[in-house]
Amino acid sequence: MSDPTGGTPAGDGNTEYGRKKFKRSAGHFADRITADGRDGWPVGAGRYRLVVSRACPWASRALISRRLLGLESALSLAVADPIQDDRSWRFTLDPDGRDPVLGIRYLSEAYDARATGYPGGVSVPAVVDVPSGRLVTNDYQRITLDLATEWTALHRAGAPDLYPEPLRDEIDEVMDGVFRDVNNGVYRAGFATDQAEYEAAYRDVFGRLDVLSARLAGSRYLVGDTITEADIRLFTTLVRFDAVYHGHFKCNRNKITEDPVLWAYARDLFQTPGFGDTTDFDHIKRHYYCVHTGINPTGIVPAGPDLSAWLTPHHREQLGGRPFGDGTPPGPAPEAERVPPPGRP
Ligand SMILES: N[C@@H](CCC(=O)N[C@@H](CS)C(=O)NCC(=O)O)C(=O)O
Repeated sequence: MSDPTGGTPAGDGNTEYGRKKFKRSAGHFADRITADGRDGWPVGAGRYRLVVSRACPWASRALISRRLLGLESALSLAVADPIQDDRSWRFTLDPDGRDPVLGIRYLSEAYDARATGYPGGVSVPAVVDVPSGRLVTNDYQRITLDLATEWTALHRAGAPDLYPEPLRDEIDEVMDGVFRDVNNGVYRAGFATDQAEYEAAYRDVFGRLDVLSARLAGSRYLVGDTITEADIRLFTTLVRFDAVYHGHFKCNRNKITEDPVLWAYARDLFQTPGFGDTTDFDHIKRHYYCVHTGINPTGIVPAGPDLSAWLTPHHREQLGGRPFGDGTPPGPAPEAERVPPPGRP
């Protein structure tokens, strides 16, 4: 598998998980799909296909944004098998193992159609141009911001503003810390190859979670009083934390369920349409525990934890806040995109 870590180890000549510091690669295809089409890719209903793994935290950002903004019919969805093989992400969940719209068996075929001899790894999320079958972008840091700000003509009525202009500096600042210490911090801990590197990452993870917990104690959302991109980015790590990062990545000072503020915040978002209804714990657990054979050689997927508590009352409404600002929640997920509810082992 080209990149089983969900990132690319720094330097060359590394072993499976790298002997050097875990380092996430830069997005290699960073074309943007914009309202004015300045990169050659204008926003258009039905033109592009979002390819995700429901296991992947970076792809899950896009899944959530697409639902909150009501882009399901404008931007179609391909869901890859959570277990990659040596050609990476594949469409083995679809009939005949082919994505029914792109007609391909592996996401790498869309990468190959875009560039020959591409040296980077094949990653999700990816947005593919349906008419040409070519990859447009795998720039996971940019995709959701563009869904929020460039795809506005195709947003549903009542869609929230996930990246409000007056709050962007604050959102960016919060997201920087969330990315470095939380989203990526858990990977740095999980794929550390020496004790000091692991312990530094562990400290970063919990140091930042403590700061965020204090911030969220009196405030329903991270920035302002509505859901923003910052909340989406924190949620995707929190929702995987107890099921995967606590054990598999050794981020085990405490579970999220043991931090009353973060646990209530995560449940509040989970129960908000667009968040829990795009989360598939089966895909998440099978991906991490089966694919990362370097850190879980048996490939055994833990039966726990009990996930049913995700649906218990959170009482965060008492903090006020307006989840969708002047907008409204999205309706139910399309029938074909439904995921199983969180259950008991
Ligand atoms: N493409 C980005 C981030 C997205 C990412 O890491 N996605 C993971 C899944 S969580 C992936 O597709 N990794 C490639 C693979 O597992 O084959 C990067 O290079 O750091």
